[in-house]
Amino acid sequence: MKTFRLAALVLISLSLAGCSCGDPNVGIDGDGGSSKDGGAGNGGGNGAGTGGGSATGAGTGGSGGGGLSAEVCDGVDNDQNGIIDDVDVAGDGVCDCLKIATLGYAGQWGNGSVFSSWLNGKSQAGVAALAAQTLTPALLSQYDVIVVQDVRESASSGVGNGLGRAYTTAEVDALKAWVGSGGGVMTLIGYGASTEIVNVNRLLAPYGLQYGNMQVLGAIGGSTRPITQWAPMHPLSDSVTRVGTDNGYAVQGGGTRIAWDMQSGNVDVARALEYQSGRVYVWGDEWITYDSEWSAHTDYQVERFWLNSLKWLTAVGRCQVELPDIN
Ligand SMILES: [Ca+2]
Ligand SMILES: [Ca+2]
Ligand SMILES: [Ca+2]
Repeated sequence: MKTFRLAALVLISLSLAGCSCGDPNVGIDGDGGSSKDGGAGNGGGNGAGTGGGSATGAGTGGSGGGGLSAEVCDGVDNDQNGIIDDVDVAGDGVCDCLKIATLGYAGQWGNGSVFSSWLNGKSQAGVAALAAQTLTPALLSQYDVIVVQDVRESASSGVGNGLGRAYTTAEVDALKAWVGSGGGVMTLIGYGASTEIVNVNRLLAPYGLQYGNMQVLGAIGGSTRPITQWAPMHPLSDSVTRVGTDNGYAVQGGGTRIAWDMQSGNVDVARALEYQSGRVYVWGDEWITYDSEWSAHTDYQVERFWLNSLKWLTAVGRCQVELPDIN
């Protein structure tokens, strides 16, 4: 009876604190979870509880079976903090469970690529290079975030050529359905002649976004053009005051203007919008992918730019981790 009272008191204080996340070490005599918190089903315990679920927690007998288990990449909110798969063991700001893919091919105007160098090792799955693969619901469903690189319609596919074909209506629709159900897509541009905008604009059309066909945002004095105008109070521009561009294309259409350039007219460099449960981020250049922009410009916040972008593109309630305190 006394034990029961104590357990009840603990339960009451937990609910008074308004928090179901709790301390993983707080065991409540292995009650196996109540019907209220039983969703994640991590309680083994003595099996007396009404909670259930998949019992992934490997109960430790009667002691502490009602505790929470550590978060792992399994599509379940193991630690019951309200976020599914929020794992970042190294604290690098990229969710370890995040599944990222790129479409098309990397650029050839600068050295290195954010996707093969900086992102390497920051998540368990790494980055899948889908290149010119046909976009289908089954393929897209494997990923959380997709970044569109050089996908220009051309005679053959590969670096410097692009996709080698036009995206079909079925592919555009597949991407649209994937975004609608929580996917995050980011597009880049500036890999070649202005005809490169045609194919990526096919992908962007469902969201009312597009690239203009005049090349803008060129380098200044042999160095990338610093983009210094950023939307205030937006997660994508948080702690970012300057990154560079070199020969990109203006971003046109709806959503929120995230970055723009006033040095040669008024050109939108980035726009972003939410589409159903998903998100779309359109950036007017590709130089933010080259290693040179990280090493040669201490005045740029390229890493922060990418951390913000990946986090914002990741669905709400999934894989959301704290960003490290960097600039
Ligand atoms: Ca969690
Ligand atoms: Ca999990
Ligand atoms: Ca990480």
